[in-house]
Amino acid sequence: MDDLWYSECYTPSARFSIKVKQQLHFERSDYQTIAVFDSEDFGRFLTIDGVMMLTQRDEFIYHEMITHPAMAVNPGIKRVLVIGAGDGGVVREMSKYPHTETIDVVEIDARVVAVCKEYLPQTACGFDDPRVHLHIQDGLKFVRHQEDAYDLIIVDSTDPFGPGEVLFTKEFYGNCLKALTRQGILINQNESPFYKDDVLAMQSAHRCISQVFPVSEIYQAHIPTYPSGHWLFGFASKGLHPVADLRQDEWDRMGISTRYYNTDLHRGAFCLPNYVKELLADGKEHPYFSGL
Ligand code: AG3
Repeated sequence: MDDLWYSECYTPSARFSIKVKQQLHFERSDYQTIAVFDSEDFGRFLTIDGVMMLTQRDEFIYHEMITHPAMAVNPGIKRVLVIGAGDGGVVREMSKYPHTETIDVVEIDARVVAVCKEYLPQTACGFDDPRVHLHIQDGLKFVRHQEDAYDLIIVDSTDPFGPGEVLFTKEFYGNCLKALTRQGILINQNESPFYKDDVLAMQSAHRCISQVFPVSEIYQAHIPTYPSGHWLFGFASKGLHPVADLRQDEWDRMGISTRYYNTDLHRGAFCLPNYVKELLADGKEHPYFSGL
């Protein structure tokens, strides 16, 4: 036990490791393996199929950035659908808004919710909010039956392997478009622009969403425990633009407390590095992959 390390392999020759103080949980659910560890620098962390989902230390960055930008563009959002996110992090951020009426969470694996409630209570605390309705169901199937029903859909998926793969398809995004109201916004976790597999996932998600939604933009955040630390999110809508339509003063006046997000950072987050713009524009290969 003295020298136990958790590692996520980013490529066959690059990986990220955290020294484990203690393994708190491990199980094979009907869908995937779920594990929780404790560590010195990152506190407790959750992995699914060996892939890092969240750490106590930096999950606030991911959950704030997947939630608040849409709320600052349309503070009038009332009906919200969250897909994935069985850990409760998005729900916790969402329930900071007093005017939100319904938060439907669709998670395929009930065990993720149970494990997070037990071992990650700071993240899973939002499930007690009476506006939150948890549906243990396949996200793709759930959204197929919705029409003009939500002002905001947040797709907090895993990487596009395993049960989360369908959440990266054009069919799914098309159903999201139909499920959204006229002012509706779709936010998705859009992978990372650095390591090869993530780049391919990032390009394909953005391409599919752009083919379905009239407005489709990408924004970024720094999340230390995800591959390369450089993470992207998608903002898509039927018309609202993430920067031109930002209601900065209105959001600031709401007094929502955040540790990462603010409305100045909001504008900056949509300014992307040139190499990322190129990867998104034409699906061009990163020069890194063709031998530097
Ligand atoms: N959503 C998973 C983001 C993808 C992480 N990928 C990786 N480590 N390779 C996390 C769920 C948090 N609510």
